[in-house]
Amino acid sequence: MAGSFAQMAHSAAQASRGVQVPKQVLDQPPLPIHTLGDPVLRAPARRVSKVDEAVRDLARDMLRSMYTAHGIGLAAAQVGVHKQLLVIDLDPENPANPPMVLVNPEIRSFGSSLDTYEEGCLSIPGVYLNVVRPTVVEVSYRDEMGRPQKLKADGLLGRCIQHEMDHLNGVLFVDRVTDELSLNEGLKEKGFQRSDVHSIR
Ligand code: GNR
Ligand code: NI
Repeated sequence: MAGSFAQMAHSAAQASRGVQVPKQVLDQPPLPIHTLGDPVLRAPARRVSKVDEAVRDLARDMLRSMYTAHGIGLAAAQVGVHKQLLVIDLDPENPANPPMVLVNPEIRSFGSSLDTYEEGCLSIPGVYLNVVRPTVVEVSYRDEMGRPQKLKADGLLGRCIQHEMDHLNGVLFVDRVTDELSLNEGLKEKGFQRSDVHSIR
């Protein structure tokens, strides 16, 4: 049996709104964020086969959790969901600027120049360390409505996209840190184990 007109009108209205949540800090994140040492952060994410209302619901809860934790990005793995889904908002104080939702993102190319930038991660709270990455990336993905998109990103957006894409592969920024001394000190200060870092350099 097909859905009633009221049901269809309801889902059409929801779909056309995409993923919109108030940019506010809640008492608790709707989805708890896993931290370094938790094996869920190391599992690879699977492709999303269909961008439907369930995916948008998850993206909404990820955004609420991200705003509550004062982050500018969040990957599904951080809330224990192994899907290729990430949300980004570089402007969380500005309600007029909508957040980005990236489904099945793929990096198409890296620029040749490198930058050093001090990164942090909601899954390694309080630890901020320099990471070297390409300045520019070209990425293709589906948006929250399943529409194919392409984007060339530099600056903080390029940085954030690369950091989030690492999460989809079970990689954390501390795995990329080259300054051993700062790494050991930073982790120790916040009570994290050096053995939970899987250095890739
Ligand atoms: O909130 C975040 N800030 C940040 C700063 C520099 C580089 C990357 C980031 S992403 C991080 C949120 C997070 O952990 N996303 O996975
Ligand atoms: Ni992170």
